[in-house]
Amino acid sequence: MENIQIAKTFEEVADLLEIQGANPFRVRAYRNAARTIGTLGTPVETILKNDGHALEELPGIGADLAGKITRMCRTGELPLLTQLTHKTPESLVAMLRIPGVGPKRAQLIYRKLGVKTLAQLEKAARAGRLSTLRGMGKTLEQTILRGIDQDKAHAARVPLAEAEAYVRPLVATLRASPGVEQLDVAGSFRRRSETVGDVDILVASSHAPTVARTFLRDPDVKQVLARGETKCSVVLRSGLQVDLRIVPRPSYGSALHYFTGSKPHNIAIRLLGVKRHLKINEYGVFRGTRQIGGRTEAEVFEAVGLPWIPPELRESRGEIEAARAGYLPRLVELADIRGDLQMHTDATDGKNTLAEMVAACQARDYEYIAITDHTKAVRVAGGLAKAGFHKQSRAIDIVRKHASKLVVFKGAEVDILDDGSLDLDDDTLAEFDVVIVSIHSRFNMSKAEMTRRIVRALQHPHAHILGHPTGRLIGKREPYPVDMAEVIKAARDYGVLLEINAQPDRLDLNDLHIQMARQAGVKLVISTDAHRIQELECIRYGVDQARRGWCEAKDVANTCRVAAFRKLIEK
Ligand code: DGT
Ligand code: CA
Ligand code: CA
Ligand code: ZN
Repeated sequence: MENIQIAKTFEEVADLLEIQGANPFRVRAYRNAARTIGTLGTPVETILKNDGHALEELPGIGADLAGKITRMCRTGELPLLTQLTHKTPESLVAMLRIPGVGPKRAQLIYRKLGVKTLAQLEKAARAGRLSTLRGMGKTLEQTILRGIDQDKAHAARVPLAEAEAYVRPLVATLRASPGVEQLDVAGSFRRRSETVGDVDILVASSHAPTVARTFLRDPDVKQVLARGETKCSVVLRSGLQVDLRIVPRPSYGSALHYFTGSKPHNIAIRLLGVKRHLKINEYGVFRGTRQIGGRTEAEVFEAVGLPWIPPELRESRGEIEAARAGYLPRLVELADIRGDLQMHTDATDGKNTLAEMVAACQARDYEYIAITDHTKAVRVAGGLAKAGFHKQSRAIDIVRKHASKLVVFKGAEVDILDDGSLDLDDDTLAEFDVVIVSIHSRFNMSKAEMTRRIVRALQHPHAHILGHPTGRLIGKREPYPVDMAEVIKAARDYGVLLEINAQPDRLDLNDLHIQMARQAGVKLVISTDAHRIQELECIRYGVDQARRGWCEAKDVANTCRVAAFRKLIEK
């Protein structure tokens, strides 16, 4: 841990204490300590290595703070900060991000105006109420409003697929530029989180300044937040923040592990190292001062007696225990997928014809697909009734004659009505090969009602797959309230598959629910829900999500050969 990080942590503690109206002497003690550490010429880590007690000699650092610093260097964390963060309303902390609002002002604004959130702060500023407070004027009010606007632009997490599109050109440029020996995108991006806060690029190079210059001069860069020889941070025109780290080749594996995270995973690995008297950080694996590993990521794991763990699992959800016991899952891969079981055509709200969708799936070398247009309840999508599906059925018969190897299932994405019944009569349902049941309306039911509604739909003898089970749209619509444990149980009891919808703004089920389903022995199906041929490509986001949910190929129904898949959905 670097001095600047320790200083920042102490500043944060002081801020939070001050917001809470703590004893001013205590607040000042943390600020002084922050200043001492922040301006120190020698790294604290070095001081600790030489003489543990030397810290206490520094101005403003007593035994208590020295102990806290030692602990921070060991674990990367300060429990006091975590406690304080939990005790303070998140919104008050968020207000501190706004230039012009310090802890004292946040407290004043909170006390006098009852403002607790950024939204309320904005409202108060627009109404001119901030400038009525002691020590605040119109200018400050304007500064705060501008700060809020900027914060909105930066604070939002970006869906993974969007982040991927934003950084693709920059990454391509860097890869091809002189001095770049190795490059990986690390962080939550590499762990394939559904959204990312920022993108972390890691480069191995012995010409760091050259690489940094290329990075900072990229035409996509709008604003430079930090520029150093080995560490830069920028905001792209898209608003996405990108951090770049440049390390020498011998540290690359350690740096890749460190910057891939997650932070709790890193801390757990580092502690395993401590038990073996090893120091593990972003620079390498060290015994004493000698580097004994870290050129590759595998060496980091090896140093603590573990096999390499796939990034998608590194969330500190049991992956280390599983690795130690030899129970790491063999995660499903894109190449395992043999079919796509939800897609729409221009018979409803799709943009391509049946023939075009089929041709595109043939080009992907799938064994089977299902055509699953909407039913009549989804009026905005021009959902089909019985006659519409009969017409489509004849069209599929013709297509089948030409689609030599590809098996085209006749299907539908059938609406689950308010009471849990389905939007087509049983005879029509019986004619389909694949029936997906989904909710597209009345999201505002109580949790109990919604759960009952879905469970009833799953009981239907013709229901094969539950589509996008929680209905969320990432960043736009919360999932409807539903008891997923109950739904998973019903899926198991009635032999229904649960969909992992691969649309980047759905990714529904989420990783935790996937893990729950898998543990309950319920099979999943990864589908694109493509509304145009380009969206067939989204299947890989669904695979990523399945991997984050610890899925092996055997947990995913559409990795089966077509005959086995047919058996699976047979009731
Ligand atoms: P994000 O950007 O919010 O989507 O999530 P991450 O995981 O990409 O987080 P980020 O960008 O802040 O940092 C990248 C990685 O660097 C993180 O996953 C783990 C590592 N890291 C960052 N700060 C710390 C720290 O204080 N301690 C430890 N052990 N690792 C850290
Ligand atoms: Ca990140
Ligand atoms: Ca970052
Ligand atoms: Zn749908």
